[in-house]
Amino acid sequence: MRTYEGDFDARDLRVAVVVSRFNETISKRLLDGAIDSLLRHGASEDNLSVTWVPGAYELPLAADRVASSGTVDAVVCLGAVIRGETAHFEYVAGGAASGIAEVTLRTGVPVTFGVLTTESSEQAEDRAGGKMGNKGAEAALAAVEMANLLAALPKPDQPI
Ligand code: INI
Repeated sequence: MRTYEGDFDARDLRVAVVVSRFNETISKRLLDGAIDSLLRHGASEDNLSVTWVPGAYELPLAADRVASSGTVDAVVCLGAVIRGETAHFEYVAGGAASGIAEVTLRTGVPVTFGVLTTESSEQAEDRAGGKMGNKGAEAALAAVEMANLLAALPKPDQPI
């Protein structure tokens, strides 16, 4: 039996972070967590990029452009959608989630979901470097693991 796993070695990986400016204080903390985590796992600053978009709803389009460029091994999407602040929470959060899922499946590039969807600002702060950790760092590590997993898996014409 073979087992396939990706490790967390980010050396030589090219990772693009796409981050939403809405709720910028939170997004910035997610971004800091993601970059810190990538650097700690060996990524080189030269192989990282950061792309800002207005809101979480715009993440999929920018992620699609970056993932389709053929120049990155993984994309990390970051943002915060807070229910208390919007009557269209479901549309924004759902659009971001389904759009990102579409991009990753269509391009075959790992695009991870570091978008907080919370009831309150306090819950978002807890998850952006507070008592619940930093979901930006987690999304960055998931991107590294998936990029390395895809590299380890047999190519489409080879047996698993
Ligand atoms: N975008 C967010 O990223 N988070 C939110 O909480 C939010 N709220 O509250 O509305 C939000 N709205 C903007 C949206 O993402 C788009 O930028 C906008 O609708 C323009 O397409």
